[in-house]
Amino acid sequence: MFPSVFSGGIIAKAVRHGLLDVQVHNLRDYATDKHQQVDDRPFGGEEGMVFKPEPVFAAVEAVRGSAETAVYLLSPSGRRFDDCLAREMAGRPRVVLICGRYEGVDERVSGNLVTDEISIGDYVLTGGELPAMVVIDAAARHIPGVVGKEGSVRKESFADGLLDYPQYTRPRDFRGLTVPEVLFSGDHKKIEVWRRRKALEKTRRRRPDLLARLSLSPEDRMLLDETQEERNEQ
Ligand code: 4HQ
Repeated sequence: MFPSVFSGGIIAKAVRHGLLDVQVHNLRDYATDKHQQVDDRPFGGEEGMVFKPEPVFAAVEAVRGSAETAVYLLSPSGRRFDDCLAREMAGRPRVVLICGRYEGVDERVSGNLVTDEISIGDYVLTGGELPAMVVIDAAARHIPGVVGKEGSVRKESFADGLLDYPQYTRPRDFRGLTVPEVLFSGDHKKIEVWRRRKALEKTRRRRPDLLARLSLSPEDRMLLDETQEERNEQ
C-alpha cells in the first residue's frame, strides 16, 4: 500500500532530495514462532484476532534506534491527529508508526512501547496503514523544503488556526460568476485585510470550535464585528 502512495508526488520528491525517509517494515519478518504468526485469538473470548506483543516489540525495538524515538500507534481511541501534532512530528528526527489490523493490538503494546495513540478521526478503518500515510503526508509538509514555495505552508489552513480564504483564478467572468473586485485593486494591504476577514468569517460559520480556541487580536475582532454575515448568510 505504501509505495502506491509515496512513489510519486511531493513526498517522493522530498525523499529524493533527502529531506525525509520513509521505511516500511513487515511485522511478519519479526514473528518469533515457526508459523510467523503475528496475531492470535483474544483472551476472554470474542471474535476476531489481536496482534501479539512479541513481533510488535521486536519490530519497534529493531527500527526505533534510540529508545527516545517517539512511537505512535494508529487507533480510533487515540489522541485526535491535527496540524499541531503534524508539526510536532516533523520536528522529530525519527518517528515510528505502528499500523494494526483486525481487532487491534495487545494492550501491553500501547501501555509499554507506545508514546501516544493517534486517531485521524471518529470512524473505523480496516487497518492503520491509511491513517499512517495521512500522518506522514501531513507531517512531511512541515519539514523545511518539502512544500515548494517558501511560506506556502504557513499561508494555508490551520497554520494560524483559521480555514482558508477563498481563492480565484482566471477567467475573471465564468458563466456570469465574477471574481471579487478587491482582488484587482492592486492594493496589497487591502487584499490582505479582505482575505483575513474572509478566513475569519468562514471559520466562524463552518468551524466555530476552531475560532473558540484562538485568542483574536483586536484587529481580527474588529474585522469580524464589521461583517453583517451572520445576519445575511446564515
Ligand atoms: N483503525 N485513526 C487500526 C482506525 C484508525 C483511525 C481501525 C486503526 C483498525 C486496527 N486509526 N485498527 N480512525 O480506524 O487511526
